[in-house]
Amino acid sequence: MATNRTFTMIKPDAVEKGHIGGILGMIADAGFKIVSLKLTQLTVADAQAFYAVHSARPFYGELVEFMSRGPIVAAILEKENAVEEFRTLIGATNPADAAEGTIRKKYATSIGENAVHGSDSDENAAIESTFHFAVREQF
Ligand code: DAT
Ligand code: MG
Repeated sequence: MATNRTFTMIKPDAVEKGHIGGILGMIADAGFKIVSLKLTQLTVADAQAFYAVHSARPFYGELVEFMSRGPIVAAILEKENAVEEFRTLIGATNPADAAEGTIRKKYATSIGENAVHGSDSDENAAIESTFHFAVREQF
């Protein structure tokens, strides 16, 4: 996968509240091209595996329960310097610290239920994209 791609999820809280369109609109307005897109739901085992890096953290159980409780939107996005640009667009993990104009400032409700995921490195973007999309789905 090219290094100008990143992976995102619109998390269950934002899907439940009807924010798929609003968030995809912010992503498009920021100049990202959607190259893969699906509405899906993580099983508990999927969420445990996706967030395995956080398995020793005190919030892991809560995170897994939250991420598997309802549908999510998974997407691969393309833009120059995609990983860093997208982290800027989503804002800080805790919406209380998120800058004006960011997705989390607008749509997140708490540090745990923070509306969107964004990969933190090119390597993780590739791993996370492959977790959700077959090669033939990565356009
Ligand atoms: P990010 O999603 O900004 O990359 P992260 O990788 O540190 O943040 O954590 C992954 C997710 O875990 C995060 O989006 C929400 C949850 N999380 C992180 N820190 C938390 C905390 N202190 N309390 C509850 N949930 C937390
Ligand atoms: Mg992270």
